[in-house]
Amino acid sequence: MEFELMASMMCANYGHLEQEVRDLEDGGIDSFHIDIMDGRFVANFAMSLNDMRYIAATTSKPLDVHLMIEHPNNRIGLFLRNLRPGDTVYIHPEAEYHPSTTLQAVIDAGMVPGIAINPGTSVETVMELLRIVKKVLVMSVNPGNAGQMFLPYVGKKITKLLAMKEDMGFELYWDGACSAEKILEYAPKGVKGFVLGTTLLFGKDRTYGETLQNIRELRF
Ligand code: S6P
Ligand code: MG
Repeated sequence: MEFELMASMMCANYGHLEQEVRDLEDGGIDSFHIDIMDGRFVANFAMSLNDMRYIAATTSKPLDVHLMIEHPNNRIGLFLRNLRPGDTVYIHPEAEYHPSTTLQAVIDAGMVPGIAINPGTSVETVMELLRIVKKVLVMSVNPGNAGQMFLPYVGKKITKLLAMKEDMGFELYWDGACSAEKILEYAPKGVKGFVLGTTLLFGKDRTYGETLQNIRELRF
């Protein structure tokens, strides 16, 4: 079964970040998920523009930039200037007055436009944006931290989005508390990719390569 695996780099060991990137690459990761937080849209600071720039310079794999910042349009150029064509930029529609303007800037710069939607955000409130974006990142935890519990009520929203994705022309991605059980359940239903953090990939006794291989060998 075809699906993508992204490493949530806020969970990586910054004592040897370059080695972490290499080990994940060698282990077969598909892309690097970069969680940028401003302490305002979410009550936490995670990765920075500099971290993103460093990882972009260290790998040729795609970056998957998840902007958890207020009014991303005010600063979008800073991020776009440091990315490569084909990298993805997710904004939160909840954080922007005119999200379609911001998404157009992402498109014009040659990046892949995406929205991330919070557990408490309804599909109905982002309906028009679904026609603009190529990717929808469904948050199955409230944004801000790794290591949280899956929020079961998000399941209904995923089902709804899966039924719309072909007509609207987007792919669906999962972010938050992603376990092997969730991949087993949702990859066959059509979720295209999964962000892996502390639940499945980081801080384990196994190497990244072993974990990623185990996931690829899951029996659906
Ligand atoms: C959360 C962030 C996510 C987490 C990831 C961590 O605000 O957007 O990307 O880093 O979900 O994974 P886990 O398995 O620790 O929940
Ligand atoms: Mg994220």
